[in-house]
Amino acid sequence: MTLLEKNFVGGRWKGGSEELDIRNPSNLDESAGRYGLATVADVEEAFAAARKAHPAWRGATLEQRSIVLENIAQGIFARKDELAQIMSLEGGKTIPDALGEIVRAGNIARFFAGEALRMTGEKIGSVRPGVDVEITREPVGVVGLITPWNFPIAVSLWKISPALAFGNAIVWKPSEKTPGISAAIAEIVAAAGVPEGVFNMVLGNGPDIGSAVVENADAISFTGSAATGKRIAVRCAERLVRVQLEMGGKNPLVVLDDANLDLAADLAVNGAYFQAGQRCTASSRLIVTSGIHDRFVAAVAERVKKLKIGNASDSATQIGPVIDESQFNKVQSYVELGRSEKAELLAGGDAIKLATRGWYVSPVLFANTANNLRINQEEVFGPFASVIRVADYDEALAVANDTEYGLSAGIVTTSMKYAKDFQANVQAGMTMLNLPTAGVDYHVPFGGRKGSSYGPREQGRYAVEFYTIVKTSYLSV
Ligand code: UN1
Repeated sequence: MTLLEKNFVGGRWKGGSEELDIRNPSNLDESAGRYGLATVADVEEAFAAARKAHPAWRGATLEQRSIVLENIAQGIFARKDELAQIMSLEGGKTIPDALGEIVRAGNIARFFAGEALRMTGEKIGSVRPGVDVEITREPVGVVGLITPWNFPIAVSLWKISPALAFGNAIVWKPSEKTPGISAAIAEIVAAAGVPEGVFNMVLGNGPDIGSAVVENADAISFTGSAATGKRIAVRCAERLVRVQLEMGGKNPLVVLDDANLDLAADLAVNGAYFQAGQRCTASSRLIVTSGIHDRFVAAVAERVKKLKIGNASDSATQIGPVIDESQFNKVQSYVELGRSEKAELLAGGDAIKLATRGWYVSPVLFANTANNLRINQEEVFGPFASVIRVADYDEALAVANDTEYGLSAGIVTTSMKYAKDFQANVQAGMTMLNLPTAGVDYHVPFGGRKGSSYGPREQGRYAVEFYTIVKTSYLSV
């Protein structure tokens, strides 16, 4: 089997029509593999195989499904060092970041091994004599999963695991930017005892392969850009199939005068720049009250200048490259935009020359920005943050909410009064008190509000809502 034959359709590895040449973003002179892209015919074959295989998987015992999930978890843990190398090579993640994500993915599969056994229903009395009512959950059918390159194993597993645990068949389209880790995940799932045809993986771009998945699935779970998500939602509405979307963020980190300064600066740097800012939960708007503003800006700027940007495989590196040329250009264009919007550039923005040619960006910090600037309203998805000065907590909350997004929102304060008020009134799916906006637990719901998310929550016990459909049965006994 060559790398070109890395689509997994109906239990077989298949090649593709077109070849994809992946470059190492830390060293563009090094190849990260050549992969064959699936065709629309492959996607159709995958759906046919999934439909054929689904009845048996739907009828599998809870224990069979639980064991498969446990095997997937163990398969991930057993290959973690090799998987980290792949993710670093093709995605530019540092090895510690990759390992953290891999262990998280294994833990997600392990969590759903338990959830498979805990499937419940309800038995309720009827309003009619002699009648019983039972409410049960059934798998949705063949689900289409579309996942991004920035968390190529964690986000994939948080869709694949509940889909399998609750008895669905899968056609999965990972990002074509991270084919190596996706193929490795497919190998692990295939070896875990999933019957042939239940799990399929097709590599390809959004317009052709993603669209073919959207056209054929009984439900779509998508993580990616807001623009693509909206198009998918419209098409799913036309087809009357359920849809779950996780999209962008423009996440606020509010820093109040009473905050611990070192903690606030550390959280800002972690949230804005780690993983080169390529997280939908990244803190991109640092909203700071005036009493601490100048000290905070100085502390963040000092830390930013010390960040070690470098080759993702180098153990000293804190921030690796962004993944490819389009992300690199996007960050540069927002630096230009910030300058033209008269924001004050305190750090970063230049391309960095290192020993190897790569998509290295020095972390960007803008200050003296107004919230209505485009740099504060549009998601950059790179190592990029701006500081917005506010008078007091009330203004901070208003600014935090003045965005079309609503994924994660953080506050740094020692005041219980403000912490509680923020938790209650910030318009976000996740709130963080004295913690980074990014980096979440694996056993609780993940998701946002407004333009960030649409449909039922992912992860934790709540994942059952999307991956099962309710049946109400009346029985006259
Ligand atoms: C995290 O912050 O731990 O694409 C996870 C993303 C999110 C995952 C974030 N779906 O960045």
